[in-house]
Amino acid sequence: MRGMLGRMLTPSRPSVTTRFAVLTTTALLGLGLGAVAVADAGASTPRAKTSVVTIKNFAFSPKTLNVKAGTTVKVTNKDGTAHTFTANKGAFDTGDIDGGSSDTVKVKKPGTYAYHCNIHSSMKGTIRAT
Ligand SMILES: [Cu+2]
Repeated sequence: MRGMLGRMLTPSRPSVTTRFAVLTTTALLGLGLGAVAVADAGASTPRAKTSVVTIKNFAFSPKTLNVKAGTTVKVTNKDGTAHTFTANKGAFDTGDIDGGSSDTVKVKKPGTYAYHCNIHSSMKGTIRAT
């Protein structure tokens, strides 16, 4: 009996119990990921990520935003006056975002997008999509 226990505790070869535990853990992990995928599919924008740009004191922040193509960018205007979030070459344009409001644009393709505010020409920023 003592010898058998000793062999079971020998770490050189994983016991059946250990292998079963690993299999079970893997299966549970798989189930967990499955559940996350299902939950994600139920959302309004599956797999899409959202990044944030904030407008404050007549400036965009961050000045340069790095995203993956397909990302939705939420622009929040924390000033008391309207601003726009307008790509220089027309890839996106929120139109006026009233003070205290937000709007979103989708960056569809990889590239570097310089943008500005149509109302205040000094307001500029860049989105880099990969
Ligand atoms: Cu502005």
